Amino acid sequence: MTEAAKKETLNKFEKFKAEKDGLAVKDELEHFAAISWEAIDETDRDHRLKWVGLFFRPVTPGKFMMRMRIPNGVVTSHQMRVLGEVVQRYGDDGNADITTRQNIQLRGIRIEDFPDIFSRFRAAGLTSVQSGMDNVRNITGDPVAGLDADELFDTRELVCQVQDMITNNGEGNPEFTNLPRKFNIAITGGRDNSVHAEINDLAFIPGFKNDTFGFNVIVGGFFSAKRCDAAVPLNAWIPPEDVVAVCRVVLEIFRDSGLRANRQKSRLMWLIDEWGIEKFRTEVEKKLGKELQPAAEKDEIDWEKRDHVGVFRQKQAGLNYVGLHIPVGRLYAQDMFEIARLAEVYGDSEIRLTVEQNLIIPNIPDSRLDAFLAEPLLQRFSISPETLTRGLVSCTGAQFCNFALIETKNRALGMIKALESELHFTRPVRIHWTGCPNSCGQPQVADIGLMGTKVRKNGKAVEGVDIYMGGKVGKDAHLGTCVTKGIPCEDLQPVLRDLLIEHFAAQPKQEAISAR
Ligand code: SRM
Ligand code: SF4
Repeated sequence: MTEAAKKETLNKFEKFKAEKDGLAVKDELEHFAAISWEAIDETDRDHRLKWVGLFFRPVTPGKFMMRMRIPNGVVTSHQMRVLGEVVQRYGDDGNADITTRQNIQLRGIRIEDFPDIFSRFRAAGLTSVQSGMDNVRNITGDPVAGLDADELFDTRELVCQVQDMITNNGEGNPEFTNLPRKFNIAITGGRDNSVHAEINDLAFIPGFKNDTFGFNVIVGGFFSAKRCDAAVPLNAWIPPEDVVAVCRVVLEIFRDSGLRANRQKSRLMWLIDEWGIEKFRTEVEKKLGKELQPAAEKDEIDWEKRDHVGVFRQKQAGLNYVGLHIPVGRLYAQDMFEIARLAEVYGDSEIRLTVEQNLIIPNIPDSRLDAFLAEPLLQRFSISPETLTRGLVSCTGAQFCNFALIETKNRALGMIKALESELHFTRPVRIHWTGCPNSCGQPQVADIGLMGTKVRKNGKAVEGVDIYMGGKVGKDAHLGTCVTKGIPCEDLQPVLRDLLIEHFAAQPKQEAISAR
């Protein structure tokens, strides 16, 4: 087939990527700022700008979303303040979300301000490059890396090295800007799989061989509207110093051989299906230039998953990390400034983010702990939220996302509060909301997952959910499945109430009181 004929058969995304690399827009930011968002070429505006982390929002035209990269979820107080200042510019339109990939997204961004924002971020050591479309997403690592006395490996440095390789130190790297589809990487060095390794395209989990530490490699995990799969073992155990190289060769294989014809079938798992895991492993070995050792017999994920909300002693004597619950991950400028201040006054200026959309302030000395816990911000961002609130995760939903079939964050908060007012809980329950089958809110990892859908009620299309159950995280993680379809949101509360009573030992408050 001639090159021209080949191009003809490409789908629309492959075509525009072949015509002009997404990262090229990095050199056009001043021009875009000058001409305003309405005048930008549509493909640049709606798609290519995502290569610099800027997402056009059809729901709020002209007010862009900006997705950062926060490797391992580690952010300094200075960076948090710089992020907060950007959000503050936009008044009521400005806010930020902690995402399910331990990352931050900002809202309200105007294209005319973007060149300035982009250079401010660079000066603060922040980058947003390659954070959307057919790129590698934020790389997740243990949120308590370097703090946890029981960790097996501190993932921070490695996660940064992988990000630097992929993004050319945050400047953008054309080697990896035209993947067949998005790609997720996670590295965990703790015992509780704090990063949901199994739902990543490529993940590294701790395993020992003869007392030597290394990582077992798993591949192909992903969620999409049509198919969801947990990652499968590559049957490889590698030393930490090979992680960057393995990421590189897996990405090269995905880039050069990944399926591109149908976007519904382009994630890494589809290539593994086509080749078989043995051939895939052989290709990794060939490109790596050495044989892979078989996987360690067992991995070291032997703890239940922690959510890190509360006060915990660090491995460093006399220091504590405190996990604050951020309801559905939503932050406003003043919150961000206040969090930065608390990290500086009580800790060592560092802040950590978690995949549960919460944050941690580490390195608080024993002597400062009581004063920290008395800070007014902790009334809103609690260290001991109620049971359902504590385990609540929600994707963006209809407020800003044009794929959404339902409103999520506000509805989720309201419904959880209502359930907490009528039920008493004796065990944690993790409820995840996601506004459509893309599954950004990961309903498949939840005790109860709620996926937005449209339902017919009294002859009218109304907002509804499909209910997922059985997601297990941490030790023996496995995905939950859909158990009930099409519950209108307005009828959902009693359905959840019954599920909580039947499966999670919740008790109606009156009964719980009289039983005491
Ligand atoms: Fe996602 C697309 C938000 C984590 C699967 N995701 C989108 C877009 C960009 C769609 C859009 O353009 O509107 C959403 C932006 C909405 C907005 O304005 O915020 C969006 N995804 C999110 C976030 C913000 C949800 C959250 O509230 O935390 C998460 C950002 C993570 C980050 O920091 O990079 C987010 N998305 C996920 C996850 C969870 C994860 O990675 O653990 C998944 C499932 C895992 C996976 O990808 O395998 C996920 N998002 C998708 C998909 C389905 C991918 C597929 O292969 O089909 C899409 C749609 C697509 O890519 O075509 C999507
Ligand atoms: Fe948007 Fe759907 Fe992702 Fe929610 S799950 S953020 S509604 S794409």
